[in-house]
Amino acid sequence: MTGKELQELEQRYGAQNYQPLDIVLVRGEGCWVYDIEGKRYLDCLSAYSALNQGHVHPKLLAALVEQAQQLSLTSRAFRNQQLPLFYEQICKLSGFEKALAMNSGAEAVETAIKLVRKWGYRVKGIAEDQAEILVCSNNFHGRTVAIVGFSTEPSYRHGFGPFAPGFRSVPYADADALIAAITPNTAAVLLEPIQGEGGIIVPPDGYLRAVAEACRATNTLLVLDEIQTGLGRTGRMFAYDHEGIRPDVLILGKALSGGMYPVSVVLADAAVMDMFRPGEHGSTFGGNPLGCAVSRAALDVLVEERLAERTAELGGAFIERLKTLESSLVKDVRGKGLLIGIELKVPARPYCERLAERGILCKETHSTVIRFAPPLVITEEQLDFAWQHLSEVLCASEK
Ligand code: IF1
Repeated sequence: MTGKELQELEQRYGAQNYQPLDIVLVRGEGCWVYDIEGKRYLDCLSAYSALNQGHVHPKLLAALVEQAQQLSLTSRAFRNQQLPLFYEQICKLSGFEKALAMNSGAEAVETAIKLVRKWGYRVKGIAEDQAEILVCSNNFHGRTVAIVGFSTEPSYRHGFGPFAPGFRSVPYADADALIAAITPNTAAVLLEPIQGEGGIIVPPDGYLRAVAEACRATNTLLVLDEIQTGLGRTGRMFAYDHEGIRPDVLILGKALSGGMYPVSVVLADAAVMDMFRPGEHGSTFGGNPLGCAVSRAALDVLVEERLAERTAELGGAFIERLKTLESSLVKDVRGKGLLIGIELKVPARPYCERLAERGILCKETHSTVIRFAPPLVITEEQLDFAWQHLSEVLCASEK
C-alpha cells in the first residue's frame, strides 16, 4: 500500500482526534526514522520524550524479544520474575522506598490522585470527601475524565463533563499564589516541573524549592508529574534535581520503557505508598513481565550511556546556539537540556512542515511553539544538521 492509501484508510476508519503530519513512518533506528517512501528524517520530537533512548535500541529490543518468548502477562493475581527486579531498580535509581507500576501516564496520575487522597484522610485527617488537590493553570497530565476536569484548556474539557470535584487550579510558576491556596483540606499539590504541552514553560529558579518548603510546612504532599521531564530529558535524571528538592510522590512514564512498551510508575516512600491495601487499586497489565523487562533495559541504557549528563552538555549548548538565531520570526527560546521550545511570532505549523520536507521532524505546540526534543542519544553532528535546517528555515524570510 502507498502512504496516500494508508492515510485514506485511517481517515475513513479512524476517530478524528488527531491531525498528524502526513508522513507514514515504517522504521526507526536511534535518532533516525524512515517513511514508507524510504525518506529519512531526524526525529526531533521523540514521541513527546518517550524515546529518550532512541528508536529500537538494540538492548531494549533484545529484552523485549527475550521476555516475549518466555512470558508476557501473569496479571497481579500471580507473581512474575521481572516485577521485583524492576521495582528494586527504579527505587534505587530514584531514591524512593516503594513503587507501583501502571501502563499509561494518565493512569499513573490517576493512581497518584487516589494515593494522596487516601493519605489526606488517613494521615492528615481531612474530613471524608473534603480532600482537595491543587493543580496549576496550563497543566497537562493526561486525558481521563478526572484529569481533563482540572485542565484549564477549553478544548481538552469542553463537552466531556461532568467532572470530578476536589481540584483547584492556581497560576503556574507563582509560588506565592500556590502557597496562599493551601488549606487544611489540601492533601497535595500536583504539578509539572516544566510544563511540556503548556508550551515548554520553565518556572523561575527557586519555584519548586519554595513550593516544596511550603508543602513540608503545611503537611501537604508534593506530587511531581515527571512523565515528560524525567529520566534525563532536562539534563538531570529528574527535573527536580536541578532544585535540590525531592517530591513526596513522583510519577514517571514515557521514556521509562524507551518507547518500546507502555510502562508508567508511581514512586513514594512507604509512609505514603502503604496507604494502598490489597484490593484498593490495580490494573490487568500494570507490572507485567514484558513491560518490566523492557523498562529494566531502558533504565540500564539511561545510566550506562550517561544520557542525563550528555543531555546537560549537548542541550545546554544547543539552547545557547538557538538564542543566537537572528530571525525576526523568533519571539523566545527556552527550555532545559533537550526539552526546548522555540516560540515564534506566527503559527509554527508551516515551519514544522518545511522542516519535515528537509528531513527534520518537529511538532508545534500551542500553535506558535516549535517543540524540539530529540532522543537523548543524539550526536553533535546530528544536532548540527538540525541547527543548519532550523536556522535556514527560520531565517529564510530575512534574506
Ligand atoms: C497525546 C501532549 C506532550 C504528559 C504529562 C501526563 C501525560 C503526558 C506531563 C499523560 C502526556 C502526551 C500525550 C500525547 C502527546 C503528549 C503531549 F502534547 F499531548 F501534551 F508530551 F506534551 N503528564 N503527554 O506530557 O501520559 O497517558 O499519554 O501516557 O497525544 O495526548 P499518557
